[in-house]
Amino acid sequence: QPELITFGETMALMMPANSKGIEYSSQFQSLFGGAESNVAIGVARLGHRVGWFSRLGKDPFGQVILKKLRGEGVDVSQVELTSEAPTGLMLREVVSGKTSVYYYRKGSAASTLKPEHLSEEYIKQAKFLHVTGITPALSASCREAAIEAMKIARNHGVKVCFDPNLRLKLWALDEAREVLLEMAKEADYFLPGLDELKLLYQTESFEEIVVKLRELNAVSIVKGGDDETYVVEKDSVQSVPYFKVEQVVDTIGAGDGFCAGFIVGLLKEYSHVEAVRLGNLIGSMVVQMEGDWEGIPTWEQVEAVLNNVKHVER
Ligand code: KDG
Repeated sequence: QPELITFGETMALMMPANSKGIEYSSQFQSLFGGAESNVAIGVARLGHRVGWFSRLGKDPFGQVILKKLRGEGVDVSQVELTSEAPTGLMLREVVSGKTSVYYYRKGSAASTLKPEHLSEEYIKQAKFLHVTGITPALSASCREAAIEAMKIARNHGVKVCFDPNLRLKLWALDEAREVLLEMAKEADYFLPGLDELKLLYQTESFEEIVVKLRELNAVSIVKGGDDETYVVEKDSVQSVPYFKVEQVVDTIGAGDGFCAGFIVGLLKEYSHVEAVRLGNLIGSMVVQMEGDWEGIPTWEQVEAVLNNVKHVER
């Protein structure tokens, strides 16, 4: 039975196979990604039981996503394959160091998720539920489902982690602000990025942001500081430094890797600061590999890094 349950849209991901942009590339690598399934893969690799659910198209992309997640050890027993709508798709390119994402996901299978698809029995047995702000941006029924899932979790004492994952390509800031700040009130752990908070609270001032965060019930973990992650609680702000990275290859997925590490820290009953340290470590490993989740280490690899074990080449 999963310790963490999460849900949301996972899409096929096409990236140029070389450093050319999408327009000039004739070869693409076929990957997949989705904020919540990235977290699920992370938690599974780090040795904990996790379930992810969604609706996927009954098509080759849907089949691949399902098989790969199952292969990573994620419980996919609640996933529904439907022939009503296709699996979503995204394209991503990095041109002159600038990343751009193009979505082909309107009307996708995942966007048809609705509250009736949720299983209270399934959610209530977990210790944590992880929700992101991408889901409410997908459709009205997804928004209802996200809010309902949080309600089920709260009713059963399942702790809720909420990452706002603001995606301005999916909805307007004003609408996003209203929904995301409302959802943040229902969270036990709020996991925003500093840039997102500046947009959500309409201020550049860190002090003002801290005042706002303290109005929530949640412990807030603020990612994306210059060199550190912040833990904001009612009576303290602590900062936890990043790990040094030799070469940044692809920053997308770093926040999800962070969330996976942080949640595993909570499952291991670490202090908030220790859990954030683990999150920072996982995030620093994700950015060193192409793709959303490929760079997430196993628990054994984490221990090797922490204990400074040298790599034996042959
Ligand atoms: O955090 C990475 C995600 O942004 C990526 O996997 C795609 O889920 C995604 C989205 O909706 O942007």
